[in-house]
Amino acid sequence: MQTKLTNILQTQFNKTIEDCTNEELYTGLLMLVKNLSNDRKPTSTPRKLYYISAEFLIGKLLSNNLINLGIYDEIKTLLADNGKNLSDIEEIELEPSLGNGGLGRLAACFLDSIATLNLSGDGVGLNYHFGLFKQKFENHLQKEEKNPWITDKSWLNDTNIGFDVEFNGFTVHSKLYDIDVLGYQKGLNKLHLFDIDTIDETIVNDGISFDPKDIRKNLTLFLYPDDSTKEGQMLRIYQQYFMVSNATQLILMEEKAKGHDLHELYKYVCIQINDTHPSMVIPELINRLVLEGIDLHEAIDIVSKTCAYTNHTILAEALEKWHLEDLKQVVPQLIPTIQELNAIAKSRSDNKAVQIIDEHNLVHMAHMDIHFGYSINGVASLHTEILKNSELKAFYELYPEKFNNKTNGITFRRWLLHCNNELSQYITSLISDEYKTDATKLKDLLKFVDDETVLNKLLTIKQNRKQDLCNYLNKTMHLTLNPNSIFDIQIKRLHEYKRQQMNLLYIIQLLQKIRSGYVPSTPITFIFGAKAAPAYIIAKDIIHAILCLQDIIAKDPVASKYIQVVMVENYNVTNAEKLIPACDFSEQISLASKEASGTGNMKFMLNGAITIGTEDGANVEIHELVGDDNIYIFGESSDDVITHYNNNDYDAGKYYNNDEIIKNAVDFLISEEMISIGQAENLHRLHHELISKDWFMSLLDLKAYIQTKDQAYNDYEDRLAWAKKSLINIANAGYFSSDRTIAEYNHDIWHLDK
Ligand code: AZC
Repeated sequence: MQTKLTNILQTQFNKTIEDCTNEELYTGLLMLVKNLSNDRKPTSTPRKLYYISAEFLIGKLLSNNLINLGIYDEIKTLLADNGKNLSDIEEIELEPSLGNGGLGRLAACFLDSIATLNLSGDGVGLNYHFGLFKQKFENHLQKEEKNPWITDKSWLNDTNIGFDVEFNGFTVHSKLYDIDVLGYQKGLNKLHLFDIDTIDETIVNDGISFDPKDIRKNLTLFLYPDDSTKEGQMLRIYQQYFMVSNATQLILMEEKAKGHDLHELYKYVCIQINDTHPSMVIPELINRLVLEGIDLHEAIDIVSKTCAYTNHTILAEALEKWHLEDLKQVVPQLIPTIQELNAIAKSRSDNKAVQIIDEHNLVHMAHMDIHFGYSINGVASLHTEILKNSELKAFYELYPEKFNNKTNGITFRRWLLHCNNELSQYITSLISDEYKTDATKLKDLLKFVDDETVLNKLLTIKQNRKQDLCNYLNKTMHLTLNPNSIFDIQIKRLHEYKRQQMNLLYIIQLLQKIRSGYVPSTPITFIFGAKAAPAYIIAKDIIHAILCLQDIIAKDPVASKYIQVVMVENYNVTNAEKLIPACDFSEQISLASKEASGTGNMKFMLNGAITIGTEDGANVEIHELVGDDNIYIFGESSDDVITHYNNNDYDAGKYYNNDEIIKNAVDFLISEEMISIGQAENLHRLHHELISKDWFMSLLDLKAYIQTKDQAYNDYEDRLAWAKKSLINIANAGYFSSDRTIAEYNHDIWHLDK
C-alpha cells in the first residue's frame, strides 16, 4: 500500500507523505480507494436487487472504505510513521447529508451488508445538493442553513448515463452519479444517485428558502423541502417521480443489456420500496412494460411479483397520501394506471380500509404497495405485530402470506470497528476476530462476565471514549464537559413521540430537587442531539426549551456542580460516531407502539451502554436478549397505549393536576427564569400543549421514568456491577448485525442467489 499511496501522491502533488497537507492526503487516499475498488470484482448473483430510497444517510466514507478493504490499520500506521493522523485527515471529508433519520441510516447499513454478503444489490436515490439542512443554534432557537457537501474531489463518480423524465408539459434529462459500495473483505455494488444539470444553487437565499417556481432549477436541491406549503408538497411529488422513473429506466436498461426477457423480469429483478417515497415505481414500471409491448394486465402481474415494500412507521402523518389532482398535475401519465390498480383492488375487497383512492380522492401510497407488491415487512417484531393486528389489519386478513418481519440491524464495521476501534481490538484479543464476520460470536464474551480484569478494562475503554468526546465537543463546539460524570444520551430526530420533552421534564425535576438540597452521588451530563423538521413548531419549541435549560443550569452555581445539559449542534452520522461509544445510558423512551424499531438503541448496546427504555420497537428484543437485570424498562405497554387511543381516554390535565412533581416540572417551562432567557410565546405554547393535549402522552409515563432513572443512576455507583451489565449488552448485540437482517431479507424476500 505504501508504494501505491506514495506513487499517487508523487504524480498528483510531487510530494512525499510527510510533505503533503491533510487535504492532499485526503485526495490521495480517495484515489487509492477508488483504484482498489476498480480492482475488486463486482458482485454478481442470478437475481439483482434495486433498493430504492429517498434517503441514504451514508456518513463519511474514507475510514469505512479503508476498513472494508482491509487496509485501515496499515494506512493508519503508515500515516503515523510520517507524522500524520488519520482522524485529522478524515475531518477534511464533508458528510453527505442525504438522509434525515433511521430510515436513511438503515438504507446505508443495508448497502454495506448486501455487498458484504456478496449479493448483487444497488441503491437508487437522489443527489440532493444541499441535503437535509445544517442546524445552527441562535438565541436558543434552531436555525436552518443549507448543507453543501459536494466537492470537486468526492466519492461521486460521473457516469454517462442519463434518462429523459417526463413531467406534465416538460421533460428533464437526468444525470447519474455513482458511489462505489465496498463490502467488508469482498463485494462491490453501487449507490446510484440521480440529478439534473440545470439545478441552480444560487436560487437559495438565506437559510434554506428558495423560489420554488422552476422545477428544473430546484428539483434536487434539498431532501424533504418544507412541505407545509403547497409548492413544497408538489416538489416532493416531482422528486419522487424523478427518482422512480430513473430507477425504472435504469433497471430496464440493465435487464435488456443482459438479454433478459422482460416478460420474466421478476425472475431476475427485485425492487425493494423503502417506505412510501418510491411507491410510484409501481405504476411507472407498469407503464414502461406496456410501452415495451407487454399487455397491461400481464405488466401488472409482473410488477406485483417484482416489488416488495418495507413499512417504517405507523404514524398517520408519515403514511403518504397524495391528492389525485396533484398527481395529475405532475405526472398525468400515471393516473389511468393508478385508477386501474384502484379498480383491481376494489374487485378484491370492498372494505374501505384497503382502497387505494379514497372518497376524498387521496391516493394511499402504502395501500398500492401492499396490493401490488409480493412482500410487506415491518422492522421489528412488535412493529410487525401492530401492523398485522391493528394498523394494517384489513390487509393482513386479505394477504396474510405477504406479511413478514425483518428486525432492523446495523453494520458493525462502522458502529464498532470504526467508531470504537479500541473496544473492537480488545474484543478480538479476548475471543478472536471471528465476530467480525459472524456477529453471533460476540456471545463468547459471556465467559468473562465475572472476570474483574475484563470488566475493569471495559470501564477504562468507556472512560477513554468519554474523554475523546469531551475533546471533540471542546474543539468543535467549545463545550466543556466533565468526563467523570455519567453520560446520559438521547440522540435521534426530534419528534414528540420520541419524547425528548419527557427527558427534559426529568432534568427539570432533578434541578428542582437539587435546589432543595438533594446531592446526586455522581454528576450527570444529559446530552441531546436532534434536528426538528423546519415546519414542526412544537419540535422546535422543545429544542428551544432544552437550550434554555442548558443555559440556566450552566449559570446555577450549585446545580452546575452536579448536572449539565448539552445539546449538540447539527447532530449527524459523524458526531453520532463520537457520541455513541461514550455513552453510559441510552435513552430509548418513545411512547410504546410508536417507534417502529429504532437502530440507535442497537448501536448504543453494541458499544456497551445500558438502555433506559419503554417496551417499544426493537427495545423489546433487546430486553429479551439481555434480561431484566441489564436494561431499565418502564412505562405503559403498547397494548395499553393503543387502548388509550381507541377509547380516547388519555387526559394530560389529570396527571398535571394530581401530582406536585409533574406540575412543578411542567410549570417551570413558563417560569420567570425560563421566560427571561427564552421566548415567552414558544415556552407557553409548549406548556399549553403538554397540559391540554400531550398527544404522545409524556405525562403518562413521567413518574415511572423518574423512578427508573433514579434507580439506574443509583446502580451506576457499583462500577463492577455496571460493567457486567455493559458486557452482557455487548455480548448479546450480535443479533442486531445488519448482516443477519440482510441474510433474512435475502432468504425470505429477495432470493438473489437462487
Ligand atoms: C424510522 C423509524 O422511526 C425507526 O423506528 C426505524 O428504526 C427506522 O425508520 C428504520 O426502520 N423512520 C424514519 O426514519 N422515517 C420515516 C418517514 O418513517
